[in-house]
Amino acid sequence: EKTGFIFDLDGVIVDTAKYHYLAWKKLANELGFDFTEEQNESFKGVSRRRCLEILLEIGGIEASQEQFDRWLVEKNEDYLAYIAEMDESEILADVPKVLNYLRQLDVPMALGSASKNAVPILEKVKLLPYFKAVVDGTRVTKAKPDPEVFLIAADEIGVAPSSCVVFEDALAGIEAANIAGMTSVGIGSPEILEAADHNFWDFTAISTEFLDNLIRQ
Ligand code: B16
Ligand code: MG
Repeated sequence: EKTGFIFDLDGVIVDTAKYHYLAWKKLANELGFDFTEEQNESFKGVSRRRCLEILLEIGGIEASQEQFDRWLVEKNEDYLAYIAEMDESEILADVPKVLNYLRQLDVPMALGSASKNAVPILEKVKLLPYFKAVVDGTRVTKAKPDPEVFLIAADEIGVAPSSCVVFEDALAGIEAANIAGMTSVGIGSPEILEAADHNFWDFTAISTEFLDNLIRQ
């Protein structure tokens, strides 16, 4: 059985979390309260709608449906202004090395992200051609930890879930991979990602031997 690799986007391939943070912070400040980087941790891997719900809970603000939707648009416009300036320099360390290694071995790769902006971001950093399938927030109905996003990705690259490896920086994403019966690799703090089958601080710590072992399994 051949192995497939599925990558989360934000926090795994690029550090767009900092732009999400700036856009949410601006909205919070406009609404009269602060939003810390620590609070932003709980926004990772979470849908835009759910993030706004949490933000308004933090600020103790009630909104009409109309207001809510307007703030969603405003936050995304601010976020897109940051994305417009992105280039290859924002790809996280050693990600191209790993992608090139897997591509040269003809290993199918997919993106599995909660973001509705995944395709423009991949185009900006010129990584879109590496992925045989892109499953993003425009295509899923159930958010991580529901395994839907990764199961669709596995199906589209033609690999059985049990033969897929998922790279994730959010606990909800690790849980989704585990529920899907995939091998989960946490990228980031081992404390946050303790449910992962393997854990690395970043891709610089991932060796080709480690990848070879995953492929052989
Ligand atoms: P958008 P991932 C997630 O991306 C982010 O981690 C999360 O903070 C964000 O709210 C979500 O995408 C939705 O993003 O507003 O661009 O649709 O980590 O699943 O790649
Ligand atoms: Mg992520």
